[in-house]
Formats: sequence, structure tokens, C-alpha cells
Amino acid sequence: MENFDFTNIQNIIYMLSAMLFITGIKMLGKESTAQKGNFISATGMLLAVSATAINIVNPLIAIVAILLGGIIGAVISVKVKMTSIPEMVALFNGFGGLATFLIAWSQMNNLVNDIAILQFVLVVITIYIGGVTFSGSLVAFGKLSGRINVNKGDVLANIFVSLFYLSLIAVPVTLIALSIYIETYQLIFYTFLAIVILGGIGFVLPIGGGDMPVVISLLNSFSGIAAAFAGLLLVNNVLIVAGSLVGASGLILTIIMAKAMNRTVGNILFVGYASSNSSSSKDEGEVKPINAEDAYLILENSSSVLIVPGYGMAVAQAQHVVRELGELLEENGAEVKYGIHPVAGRMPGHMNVLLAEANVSYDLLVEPDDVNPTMEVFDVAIVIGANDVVNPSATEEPGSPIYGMPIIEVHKAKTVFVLKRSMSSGFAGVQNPLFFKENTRMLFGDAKDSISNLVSEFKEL
Ligand code: TAP
Repeated sequence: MENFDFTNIQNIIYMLSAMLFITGIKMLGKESTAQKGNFISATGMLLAVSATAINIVNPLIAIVAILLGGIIGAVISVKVKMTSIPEMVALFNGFGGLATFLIAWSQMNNLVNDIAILQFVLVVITIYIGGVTFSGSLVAFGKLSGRINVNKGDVLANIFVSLFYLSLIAVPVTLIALSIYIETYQLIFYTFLAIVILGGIGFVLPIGGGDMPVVISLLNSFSGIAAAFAGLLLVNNVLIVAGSLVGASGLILTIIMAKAMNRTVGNILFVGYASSNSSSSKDEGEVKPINAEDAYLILENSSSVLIVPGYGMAVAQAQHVVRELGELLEENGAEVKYGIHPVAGRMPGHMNVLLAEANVSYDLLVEPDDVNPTMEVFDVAIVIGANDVVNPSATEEPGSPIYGMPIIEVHKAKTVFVLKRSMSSGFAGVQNPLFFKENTRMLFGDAKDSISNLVSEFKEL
């Protein structure tokens, strides 16, 4: 028993974990099975981590690490607000990158004593992807949480961007330099580490407001690719499989998100400074406020209504009253649809999740391509805390930072109600001409209060 080899058992457990990951991911594709899928994937991860812990000399260290990680993860996921999930995802991606960066770094010392070319290449590539993911994700976190704002012309930002371009050639240069000067590798190696970390900052710094969703999913993909490389380095099958799954699914999501913004990934990453806080100073005219009583009178006479939720609905947690309003409109004889933009809110599927939580039927949800051609037939479009995703500048103003992004063209409906608290801009920081259109009425106030007032009007019938 003393010489018992755990490797085979470990590999069987790894295979089982991989199967659980794949089954879990498949189940995440449907709202009805998503919760179970999440649980199944988490079970796979617990199995994989436990099987790996068998190798650790002191099992106490492994148990403490698993418990500590589990408790911190559980506390964060219970405490974090739905609206802050993208920031949390950015941090998770960053920590994934940091873990692989440290794994590869720790392998470097072993390699110097036992030179193996393939291992060297793996160490340098893993450090590069892991490091860029780590520092890039921290910047993404700062941008999403409003702590970092960058304008075109910021000298410091431009220095970081130059370092990013420098870091692109740092991988081959470091490999060549290390192969020549292996005896005195420290200086070259530590310079490489610094360029990678600073380059990661320069990678995300110039990317503008509306493009952040694409960057987050790309960083998510990078964290998976880095993990897969770390798996090759450690010859750990489950790390290779899990890393490849995250890498591939993150890449697919990145391409879908970029398509939703009508951009290419290259354009988003390398055009730069799509401006996170630019704002048109053009005088757009006057806005026409409306109160709940008058809005109700128009809605009561409407036979088709489009509800377009955005980030503000998530902030106000208005999804339940929105569903109630939808049902009251239907009872009143109107046909009701929900227009869902792929980047509405702050994470992929944000509006779908909130509306599903409020039991809005999935059959009522429509995408921009489906609803835009028939927009003219809607008597009223109710925009609930959405801004960028209904901004006509995206189709009408070639100079706008969001020009080219597909929108839900609510301005073509007969009447538009915009529910928000003020005239402030959305995530991309650009003025919205929709608010000044002839057929638009602004219902100012917290979205939940405004919708509740409309619901009360219907109930007083
Ligand atoms: P935004 O353009 O960000 O606009 C949200 C609006 O909600 C704001 O103008 C705000 O105006 C209003 N609001 C906030 N709290 C409210 C409340 N309690 N009651 C009523 N209104 C409230 O949202 P959007 O149209 O959903 O567009 C999403 C934006 O985020 C896009 O630019 C997208 O690229 C970006 N983004 C998306 C994601 C993903 S993956 N979905 C991730 C990161 C970034 P007031 O302050 O005046 O109320």
C-alpha cells in the first residue's frame, strides 16, 4: 500500500471532472437547466481540485487552501450585487491569469538546471498570456467600476500602450536572449516579467466604454488559454481540458459580442480610445417630460407595446413590476414584446436573466434584428433604464464613438417613453438624441417607482 500509485485514479477522476464540466456548460445554454449546470460544473471542479491535492506533501495545506478559497468565493458571490457581476468576472479572470503567471514563474528555476526547449517556450508563453490577463483584467475592473477613466492624449496611457506593443515582440526576443545567456538569465527574465505586466495595462487602457463587454470576454478566454498552457507545463490533464474549455467558449462569446457591436475584434482592440467619456455638446433641443397619469392614458389606448429594458432596470430591480405592467397591458388588449439588446446591462444575457427571474415568458423576447423592421407598428416603446442600446447616433452620426453599433430603433415607434432619473448619459458616455425627438416623452424617476405608478394607474381602473 505504501507504494500505491495514485496517478491512474487521479486521471480517472480528472476525466470524470472534464465530463462534468462539459455537461455543465451544455446545461448553461438553457435557462431551465442553467442552475443545475452550474452546480454540476462546480462539483467537477471540487473533484479536480481534491484529486490534485493528493499530490501535495502536506494535506493540511491543501485542505486549508480549498476551504479558504471556497469560503471567499461563497461570500463574494452572496454579497455581490447583480449590477457588479462584470467587475467580479474581471477580477476572477485576473486572478486566473495571476495563478498561471505564478505557476510558470515557479517552473523557471527548475528549467535553468535542466534545459528543455519546449518547456522554456511553454514557460515564456504562459507567463505572457497569464501576466497580460492579470494586469489587463485589473484595468478592466477599474474601468467598469468607474475608478479609471482615460482620454485620448493622456501621456501616461500612451506610454503604457507603447509598452503593450513592445510586449508583443518580447516573447520571441526573450526566448532568443535566454537561449544565448542562460547562465545570467535573471536580468532578461525579470525585464520580461515587468514588460508583460505593464503591457497588459497598455492592452486594456485605451479600449473605450461601449467595447468593454468584448474585452472582458476576451480576457476570460485568455485566462483559459493561459491555464491550458500551464496544464501542458505541469502535464496536468484536467488543467488542459478546463483551460481549453474556458479559452474556446470565451473566444466564441468574444466573437458573438463583437458581432453584436458590428465591429471586428481587431478593430476594437487596436483602434483604441473609442472614448469612455466623450460627450456631444451639440444643442439637441428641448425634452418633453411626462407624468405617470398622462403616460397611462396613452398606454391604455395602445394595441402594441415594446418594452426595452437596460442597465437602469437592473439598478432599480424593476423586473417584477415590469412583468406586472406587461401583464396588465396584455389584459387591456395590447400585444406586448420585450426588445432585448445583446449588450444591454452590464453582462451577456443580463436582461434575459432578470426577466426570467420575474417569470416573463421567453416567447415574448425579441432581438433587434427581428423587431427593428416592424418598429413603426408599435404604438408605444417603453425604454426602461436603457440608453446606449437605443441611441440613434449609432446609426445616424458617423462621428459618434458608438457609430456602427446595432441598436433597438425605438425612435421609429409612434411614441417613446424613456424612463430614467436624469439626463445623464449611459455607459459609453455619449449624449442621446432620442431624448429630444418629437415622439419621445421623458418619464423621470427611479424605474421601479415609475413603473409602479403606471401599474397603480391600471389597477385604479
Ligand atoms: P446604459 O447605456 O449604461 O444606460 C443606463 C441608463 O440607466 C443610464 O442612462 C441611467 O440614467 C439609467 N438608470 C440608472 N439607474 C436607474 C434607475 N434606478 N432608474 C431608472 N434609470 C436608471 O445602459 P444600456 O442601454 O443597457 O447599455 C449598456 C451599456 O453598457 C452599453 O454601452 C454596453 O456596451 C455597456 N456594457 C455592456 C456590458 C454587457 S456584456 N452587457 C458589459 C459592460 C459594458 P440616469 O442616471 O439618468 O437614471
